[in-house]
Amino acid sequence: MSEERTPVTVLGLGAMGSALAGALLTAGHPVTVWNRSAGKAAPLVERGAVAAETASAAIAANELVIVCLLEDRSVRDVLGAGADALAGKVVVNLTNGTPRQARELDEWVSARGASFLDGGIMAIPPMIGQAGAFVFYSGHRPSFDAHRAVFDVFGESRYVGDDPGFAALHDLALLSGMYGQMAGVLQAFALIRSAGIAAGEFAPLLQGWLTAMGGYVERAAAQIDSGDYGQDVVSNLAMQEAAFGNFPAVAQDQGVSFELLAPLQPLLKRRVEDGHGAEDVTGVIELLKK
Ligand code: FVH
Repeated sequence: MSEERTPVTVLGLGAMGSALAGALLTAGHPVTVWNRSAGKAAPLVERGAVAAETASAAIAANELVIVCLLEDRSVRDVLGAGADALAGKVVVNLTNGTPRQARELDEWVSARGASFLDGGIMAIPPMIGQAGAFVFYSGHRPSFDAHRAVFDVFGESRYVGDDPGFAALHDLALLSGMYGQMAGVLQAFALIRSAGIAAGEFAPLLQGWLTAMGGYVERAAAQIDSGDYGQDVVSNLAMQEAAFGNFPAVAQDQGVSFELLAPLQPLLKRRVEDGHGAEDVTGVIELLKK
């Protein structure tokens, strides 16, 4: 069966690179792997992968080369070491990075005769190949179309544009939402634990509350796209700004730092002072433009 599947090279066998290579093996693809430090290839080799001695040899082995390393610097180091083998390859960088890094890498890779796709993995390693995992791709569309069946092994494949920076932009935007929510969750647990209540006891309440508030995203999007922050206002900004003073106050009283949420307060205040108190909190986005 494996002869029928596209052979793939995977550079980088950290938690995510190993999960990607493992999913490809499970799907019957011939896989060549390389990792900087020895040892991480062994479990994959046991399952049928070929371990290349060098990054250059791994790149030379197959047309499709998937890169999943720590960050942009390591990608540059590894592809730089294998630069002579890049001509004619399709390089797919699934390393977390910025749009600018993706565009610069696209230029560098293209100058060596290879096609480039950048990607953003929206999953943790155990989710790879499972329902719920998805990956953003952007860049060279013909390469995406040609290898989509391979990418679908990892999860749902979402192509978001010819601009190679767009996958990273979508990735970092979603992660911004995640980290913002994490900040709120940590603050909530810190407050509740300051009164001796276990996080586990409080967790169902917090989960239910965040789920109930999830509809905010769609309503905010409608206000932001129209630029009308006064439409469908349920809880006006002036009221929210007045109540927000209670958050640093309760943090202080409970002996909890407010530094995770503190940046929001001056923005709410400024927006009210600018005359937008009757609108929704969504209008704060106007203050984020630089
Ligand atoms: N794991 C996760 O939950 C997230 C999910 C979303 C996507 N991220 C991004 O995926 C990239 C890889 O993450 P990872 O989880 O595989 O990370 P590590 O397990 O720490 O493995 C890092 C690999 O990078 C190699 N490496 C680091 N520096 C260099 C270098 N200068 N030259 C060559 N290779 C390098 C490292 O090699 P070694 O330490 O084993 O020798 C690992 O293979 C990442 O962008 C996440 O943000 C994961």
